[in-house]
Amino acid sequence: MNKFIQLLKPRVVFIIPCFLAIMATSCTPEIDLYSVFPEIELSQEENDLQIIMGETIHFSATTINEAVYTEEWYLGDKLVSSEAAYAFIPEKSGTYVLSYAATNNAGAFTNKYTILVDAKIRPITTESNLYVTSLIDYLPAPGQFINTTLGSEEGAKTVEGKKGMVSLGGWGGSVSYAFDHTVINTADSNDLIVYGNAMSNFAEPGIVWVMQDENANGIADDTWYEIKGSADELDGTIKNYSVTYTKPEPITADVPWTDSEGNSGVVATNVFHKQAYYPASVTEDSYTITGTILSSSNIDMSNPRFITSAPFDAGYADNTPGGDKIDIAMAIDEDGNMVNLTGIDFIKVQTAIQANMGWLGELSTEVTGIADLSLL
Ligand SMILES: [Ca+2]
Ligand SMILES: [Ca+2]
Ligand SMILES: [Ca+2]
Repeated sequence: MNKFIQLLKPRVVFIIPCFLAIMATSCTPEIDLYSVFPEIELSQEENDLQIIMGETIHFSATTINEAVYTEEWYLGDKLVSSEAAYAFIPEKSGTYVLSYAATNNAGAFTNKYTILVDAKIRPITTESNLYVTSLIDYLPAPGQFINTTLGSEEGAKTVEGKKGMVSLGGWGGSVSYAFDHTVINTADSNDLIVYGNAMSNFAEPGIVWVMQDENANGIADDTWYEIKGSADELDGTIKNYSVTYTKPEPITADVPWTDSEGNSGVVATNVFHKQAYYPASVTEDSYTITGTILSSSNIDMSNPRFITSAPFDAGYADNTPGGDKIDIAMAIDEDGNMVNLTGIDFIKVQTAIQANMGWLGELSTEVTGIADLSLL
């Protein structure tokens, strides 16, 4: 039977023709095919399916008896088709549940598929660079090196494909880059190294964020996952924290800020750096940055001539001399759950502490290189 007619007239009734002249009184009664249980054959017999982003699975259902019924395909709890066929074209990697039901008065034939969609991996080739290769975004917070080469897009580009140096300014300042390949999350080992200029008694920790190209479009428009560092559950750590920096008047004055906790302060200028600290790249009179803030309690200013900033144990940029190794397995979502990424394509570093260290100026994370450990 034509599917179109089924949809319009689910209660089609057949009347078996009678031989009127001979058997008028013993005619076979009506058979209501909407009350015949639908026996269905599915084109995909396996219920657990696995594909890679960019692939499509074609599903279809056909009846093997004469039943008439309505049919529905649900992806999760969303109705995606009311026809016999459904083409599954995922928008991003992840696990999906696809349910099919053929329903009439006799009941419902149902089936449930679980589909694992793996992210598309860009493999390492002989051309692959061990370092990040392209700047995605540089959005510094105000700071003593901002609007100098070190604190500019030009500085951010010095770590493309090699070592260089960029300063991110005070809390929340960030820089993000793409690799020219997918950095694989190797089981039980670190995968990335972020180089900074930390000394053993002078850390300027930055939060590391990673992103997988989950929709396989080559663009960093997916989800940033925070790398859970050792300070994640320490006092003073606040997620979803935000600071609004305001352009000072005159432009070379201290830069005022307010935060999402009701606090306020300034990024104080010092005599060594006389340029404007508010980023020239920000055209608005104020801007707001969101992220995770860590406690400044590791900073010891009791001896003003020898200010120290002890590192955290692990999991932050510009934290320990020689570079900080990062395990992609430590990526967490906004609820703090591990996300278990197969690999990452993009990385972001963001200054994690708001602190004025006297004559040393504000605490500011520096990035001097970001590399794939598997290529080192
Ligand atoms: Ca790993
Ligand atoms: Ca993407
Ligand atoms: Ca530093």
